[in-house]
Amino acid sequence: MSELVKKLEALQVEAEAMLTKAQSSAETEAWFRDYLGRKGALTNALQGIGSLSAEERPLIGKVANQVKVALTTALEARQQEIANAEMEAALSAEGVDVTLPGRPQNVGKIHPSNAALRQINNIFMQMGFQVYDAPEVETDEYNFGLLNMPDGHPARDMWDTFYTTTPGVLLRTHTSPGQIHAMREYCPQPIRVILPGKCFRYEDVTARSEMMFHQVEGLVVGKNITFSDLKGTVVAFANQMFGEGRKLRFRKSYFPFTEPSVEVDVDCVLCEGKGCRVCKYTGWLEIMGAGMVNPTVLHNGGYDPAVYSGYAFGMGVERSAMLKLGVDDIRYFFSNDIRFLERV
Ligand code: FA5
Repeated sequence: MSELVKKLEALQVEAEAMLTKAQSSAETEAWFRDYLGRKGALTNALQGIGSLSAEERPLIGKVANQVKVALTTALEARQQEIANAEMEAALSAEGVDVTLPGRPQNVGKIHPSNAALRQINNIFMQMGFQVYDAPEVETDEYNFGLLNMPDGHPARDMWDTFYTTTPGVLLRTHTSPGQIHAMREYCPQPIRVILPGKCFRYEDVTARSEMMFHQVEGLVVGKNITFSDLKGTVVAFANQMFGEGRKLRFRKSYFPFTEPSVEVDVDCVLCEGKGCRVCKYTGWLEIMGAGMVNPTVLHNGGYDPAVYSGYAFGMGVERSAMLKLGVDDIRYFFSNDIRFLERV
């Protein structure tokens, strides 16, 4: 009897020692098979129990049961330790490192055309101009006729036009028809407005020309308005827009709706006036057409040209933005290339 008890006690000591060596769930399962399983060491140790006497058997059975309970308790404790350690390891391997820098989010920004448009608007608003909104879809009459270009007038060819399928309706080629809308609304009051918006031309798209672009028109009508007022306003604008000291050039030109007419150039900021493909190797970039409002147009707007005079200008927004940003191809503005839109 005492021999079997000793065997069981030795088995318990050995099993407990082996259990401390188990480092994983798989190893504790193997340990269970070795000691407590159906073919394990405890079952083996009890094989001779049948040959014991009826008094001895319950005593051995009791000891065997104590060993089994002690080993099962030890196994559960070890399994819990291992599960905790495995959980710790998994957490520290997969855990979130809150000190890592976050992934940058792409933030939207104002389109360079709109940014330039807003800047131009702000400069003129500071000078006391109001913003006047005019339609992008126009009639032939407003786009040409009332601007002193009746049917068949050769100057209509200056603007290649998108006509709609409705006779007499077109996409405006410039913001100038807005002059007539403003004059007819405000007459006989004095006017000082800018008219920003989209224009459309059936043109070859090149580094300098798009078929859709923005213009800002300016119109001032009142008594004793002179060309000096126009010039002073344009110079004040250019100083704010392009920086003090940029060279400006007023070139005589022709528009049917202004007389006299000029085109205004700024020295090319890209090549410092040396000549490049953007300035067509002239060293100058044209930013606007301008002039004194033609008496016929004043009359069409409702103003008596014997009493009132006025000046008008129309500038290209993208052309101005190109100058400011050093962009050498207008096509970038509307090609939706995110690299360009992020950079400017
Ligand atoms: C006109 O459109 C006249 N309505 C301007 C005007 C207004 C003159 C009032 C007198 C009084 P022009 O076609 O030159 O003019 O265009 C004016 C400006 O728009 C140009 O100086 C240029 O900066 C810009 N522009 C013209 N065509 C394009 C184009 N295809 N792509 C981008 N910008 C253009």
